[in-house]
Amino acid sequence: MTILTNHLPTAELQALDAAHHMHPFTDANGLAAKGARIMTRGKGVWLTDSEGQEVLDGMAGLWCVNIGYGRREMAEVAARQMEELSYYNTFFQTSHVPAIALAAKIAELAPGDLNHVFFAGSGSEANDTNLRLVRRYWQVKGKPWRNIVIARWNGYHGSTMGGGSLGGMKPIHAHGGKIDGIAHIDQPYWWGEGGEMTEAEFGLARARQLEEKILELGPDNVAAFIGEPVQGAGGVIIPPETYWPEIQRICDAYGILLIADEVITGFGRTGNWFGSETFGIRPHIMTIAKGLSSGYQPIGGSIVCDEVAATIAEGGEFFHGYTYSGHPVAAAVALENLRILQEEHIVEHVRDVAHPYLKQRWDALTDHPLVGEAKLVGLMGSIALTPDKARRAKFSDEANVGYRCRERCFANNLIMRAVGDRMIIAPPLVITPAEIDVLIERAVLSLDECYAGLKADGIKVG
Ligand code: PXG
Repeated sequence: MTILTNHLPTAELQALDAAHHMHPFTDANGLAAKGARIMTRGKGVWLTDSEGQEVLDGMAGLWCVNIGYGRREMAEVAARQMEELSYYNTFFQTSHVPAIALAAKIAELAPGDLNHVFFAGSGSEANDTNLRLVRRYWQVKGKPWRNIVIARWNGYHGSTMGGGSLGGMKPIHAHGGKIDGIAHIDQPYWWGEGGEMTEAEFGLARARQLEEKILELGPDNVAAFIGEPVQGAGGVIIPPETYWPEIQRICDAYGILLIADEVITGFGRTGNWFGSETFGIRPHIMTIAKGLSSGYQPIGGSIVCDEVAATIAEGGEFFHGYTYSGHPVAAAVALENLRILQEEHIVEHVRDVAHPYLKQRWDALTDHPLVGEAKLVGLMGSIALTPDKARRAKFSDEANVGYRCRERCFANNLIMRAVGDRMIIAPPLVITPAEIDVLIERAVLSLDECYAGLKADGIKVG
């Protein structure tokens, strides 16, 4: 049996990593010069690295480990499923119990008439599915020209050609291009872009860009709008309250399909099962991944409403699918994850315990001289670092303040990410108040050290 526990000194592992392993979204030479931090174990909200340091994972891996690390039941279910039926496909008029049971369970949990699931291996794949689904939908409806999808700048929908093109991240478009038929509107980021408007005014103004874009493109050419209920990778941008109701009104008025990308916001992250419930969105399609299996197995999918599923069915064969669509081991593990979320009342824990406690401690971070605003929905939060709170000013790019703060967090054994000058967290949903205290204590220490470092380098703050 191959046993992959740590058996080499960290430096040797780092050298092998640099020699053979190409990392996602990484400057390879920069990483090779300093060496990757190597994680060896996980339990609950805690990671252990190859030097034996205990790290509080404030990001739940990559926003995915909702039930926390190291649950034995998950391993047992995977092992049992591998012995029973390690793989079979769902392509040619066959099915299997894990895919059937998981699809039925997701249909039960999802709101409204979102009753049908098309499985994928990841969030990116699921969004590629969505692009093809909505275009196919309008073909079957006899309007094949209705094929443009509208998305947002600084949205994130994955890194495949479809996902990367739907996303509004220009550095991604710059590496490999962007496919045709996708248009972008501005994001509802009040702190950074709201100018003199109130949050409510700004939310409406940004939503109305959707209507302007639809009119510019011609309403009969637009297939769908896609958005994350809360932008995650873009910096935990929680939209003003006025935003989603207006987006919903516009989609309804022009008969445009609405896709809620719930890859991060799904499965309890916002204090409800889905972010769409938190924000009152009624999507035709939801993208899911990450928290669906808490990252124990790679699996994603599209939850599709009755009318869209019926239309796709009417069109006969839909030429689309992945070898691993509904993979039995991944599906069995996801089902066990949903059982744990439900039976252990983890969504309720977020809503009634962890969010209220973290909210009070998170909001208090605005007392720190570096912190302009603190935002939190469920267990998804961000703070804006600023040299001048009253003006909502930005640091210069050279100050590299987000990176500096992140480095301090990393050194203090807290995983908190930086997106530009916003620091973000999304801890496992099982985090306890005592662990929240540790998170805040390490965050404050890191902010203090970052502040001292900026002053020492003569960068003006406050
Ligand atoms: N949609 C959303 C909203 C996501 O957050 C994807 C789709 C793509 O999922 P896959 O499983 O293909 O990665 C994501 C993924 C970051 C970061 O830096 C965020 C994601 C992935 C990697 C890094 O915050 N989100």
